[in-house]
Formats: sequence, C-alpha cells, structure tokens
Amino acid sequence: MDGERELRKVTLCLLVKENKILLAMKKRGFGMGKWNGVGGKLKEGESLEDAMLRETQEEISVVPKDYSKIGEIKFFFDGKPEFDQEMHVFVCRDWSGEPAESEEMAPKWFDMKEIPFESMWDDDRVWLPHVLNGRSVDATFLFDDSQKLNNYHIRLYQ
Ligand code: 6OG
Repeated sequence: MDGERELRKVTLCLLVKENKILLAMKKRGFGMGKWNGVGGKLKEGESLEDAMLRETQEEISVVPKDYSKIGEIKFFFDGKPEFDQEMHVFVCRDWSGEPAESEEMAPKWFDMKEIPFESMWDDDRVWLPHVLNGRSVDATFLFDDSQKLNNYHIRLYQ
C-alpha cells in the first residue's frame, strides 16, 4: 500500500438538443429512483470514451456521434468509501438511434428550464446549470452517510 487509492472511474453522458436535455430514470442499483444522465463503470482496460459509448448504447440504445468531455467530478461518501467515484461527464449533441428504455434506465426529454432537480442527486443543482451554459467543470462533492450533500468545491472553465 502506498496510501494513494485510485478512485473508481465512471462515465456520464448527457444528450442535449435545442433547449432540451435527455435524462433517464435509474431503475436499479446505485442511484435507483433518480433522474440522471446515462453511464456507468469502466470495464477493465476500457478507455473513458469507449465506456461512455458502450454505456449509452446499452442503457438507451443510442450511439453518440458528436460529443465532448466537459467535466470531471469526484464524489466521496462519509463512511462508505466503496461508493467513492470519479465521474467523467460528456455532452453529446448528435447521435444515431432513438432513445429507448432498457432494464436499467427509462429515458425522457426535459425542457432545460424544467429539470427535476428534486429527484436527482444533490450535486446536479450545483454543476449541471453551468454545463448547460457551455462551461466545463472540475468539482468535488462530499456526501454524508444518508447520501445528502455536505460540502463541495467547484471550478469552472470557459
Ligand atoms: P453504476 O454504478 O450503476 O453507475 N453517478 C452520479 N451522477 C450524479 N449526477 N451524481 C452523483 O452523485 C452520482 N454518483 C454516481 C455515475 C452509476 C452512474 O451514476 C452516476 C454513473 O453514470 C453522487 O454502474
């Protein structure tokens, strides 16, 4: 042990078109019952981009075509280090296929002015509006043992 622990890497992909954002209801596992972008853990040897492409295809049957990485967000959970993770966020503006429901997620378009923050992870209120305004984000969020947001630090880029 060298004291340095690698955070588990996960991806998140947000489809956007005109004034709308695609969110998906998580039907099982971590974050069940919340609206979120689509994504998940990297498989062994997989790049961030490949994981994002695979997860988006698996979860909502869409293949991203025009996308860019716009954020890196670390999460730490009090008393639950096994939940800690590093999320790599992509915004996607063009894709092939129509978003469709899977066993894991049920997608839905939302007007950007009507994002259901009350049914999303607490951190989303902090960073998502900036990302939708075209900024990039580097942030760290600390959650308490009931998965409520305790503290955070955010840095925005043009
Ligand atoms: P699986 O464990 O099901 O992937 N995720 C979060 N997303 C937001 N917006 N806020 C959080 O605050 C999150 N924690 C995890 C990363 C979990 C999916 O949920 C995202 C993945 O896309 C704590 O494989």
